[in-house]
Amino acid sequence: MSADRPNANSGPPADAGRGTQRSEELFARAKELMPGGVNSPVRSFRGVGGSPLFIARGAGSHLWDVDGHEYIDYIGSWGPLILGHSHPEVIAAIKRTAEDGTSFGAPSPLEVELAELVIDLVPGVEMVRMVNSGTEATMSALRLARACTGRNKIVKFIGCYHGHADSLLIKAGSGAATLGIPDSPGVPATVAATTIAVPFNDVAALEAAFKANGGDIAGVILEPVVGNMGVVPPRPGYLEAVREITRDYGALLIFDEVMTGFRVALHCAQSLYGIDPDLTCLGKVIGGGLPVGAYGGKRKFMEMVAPAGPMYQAGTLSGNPLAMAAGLVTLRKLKEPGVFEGLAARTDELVDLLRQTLRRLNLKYQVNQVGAMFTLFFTDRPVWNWDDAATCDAKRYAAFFHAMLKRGVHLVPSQFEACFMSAAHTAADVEATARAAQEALKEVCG
Ligand code: HOZ
Repeated sequence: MSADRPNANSGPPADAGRGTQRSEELFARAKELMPGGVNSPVRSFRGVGGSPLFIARGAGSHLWDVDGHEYIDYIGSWGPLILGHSHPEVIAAIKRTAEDGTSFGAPSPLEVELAELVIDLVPGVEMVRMVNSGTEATMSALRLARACTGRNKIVKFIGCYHGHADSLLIKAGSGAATLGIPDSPGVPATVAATTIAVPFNDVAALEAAFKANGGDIAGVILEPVVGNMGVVPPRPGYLEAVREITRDYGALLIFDEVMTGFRVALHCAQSLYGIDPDLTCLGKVIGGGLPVGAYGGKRKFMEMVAPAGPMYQAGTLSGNPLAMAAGLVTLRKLKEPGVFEGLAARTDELVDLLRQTLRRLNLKYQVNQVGAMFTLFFTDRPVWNWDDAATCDAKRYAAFFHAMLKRGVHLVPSQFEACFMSAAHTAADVEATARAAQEALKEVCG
């Protein structure tokens, strides 16, 4: 990890000069009650310093903190809120569904409807199993790959993050990279030994891993567009090569589309790049803001999952009607003509404005974008993998983050995460964000 990191919670106040007293009081209480004061590490602001904002409410593209400040939001609950905060139709569906009960522990009709819609929208998915988080989805997909092949080893990519299952907390991105703990203590050495980590966008490295371990590799898991070291697209031809190598060696190709699903394209990254994975992991958008995940793929593999087959996986709240209802409305809305295109076009507009500003200020920083996700990397080097991302000046990103917050723009509190656009963002939001970015960049790079 060579990235230059700010000290934990030692930076400027989250909202310098605007008063964040209530957030700070809540954080002080929370730190006594929860590890680091949070329920998920990146939101603690350790990646940028200062004290995190506590959020009171969100509507459309905007958020309000408990001290009453308003922000244009580019986190969107880390991806699920593709229609924006408290979308009226999503909220109405949740309320309507809750009137009839929140969970039955028995099959209910909305599960069938969401499964049909997911299968219709995702080319590689012929059967699907709903779970409760992206972590559950990737963890179960690995088990399935092992069950289908009778092999133990898994290949993942350095800086990719697939949730916090033991096999996948190896050279991980996202919060693990942000905090400088890509290989977590607590992962048994015997489990870690079954994971092979290679650089993303490097065909030769993957070939070498297969030459050395081919007969033992059950599957390769990757984010087809990485979001968890910031946004990193695949090089042209890279995903095709990964598909060919996995096929040649009889290993399953697992696309982790928890972040990219319904976000880089309506039919997910696999449609954008024309790749047919064996298994796909989903989450975030398919729950419309409620906890959900899913894994699916070719029927011949999915029929291994219990009770159709012997690979066991279960969940008390899996397929619960509230999450199904929120997901259904979200996906149906995204399918309406123009909705996805509008969202992608608005992201293009913002990214164009950011690039123009960088040129005007003679800054060589990189903006990577695919569909409705983007990252401004504070490095002169094009970012194609973790080694490139690690050259970022994370201290300067932290200063930029706070300068944006001060101007009412809520970006991701880490250089190694993606920003998310929603269909609720307006032209005025984009203009205000671009204006704020110009001022903030002048302030921190001047
Ligand atoms: N792991 C998420 C980012 N890739 C962050 C989740 C959260 O803090 O809510």
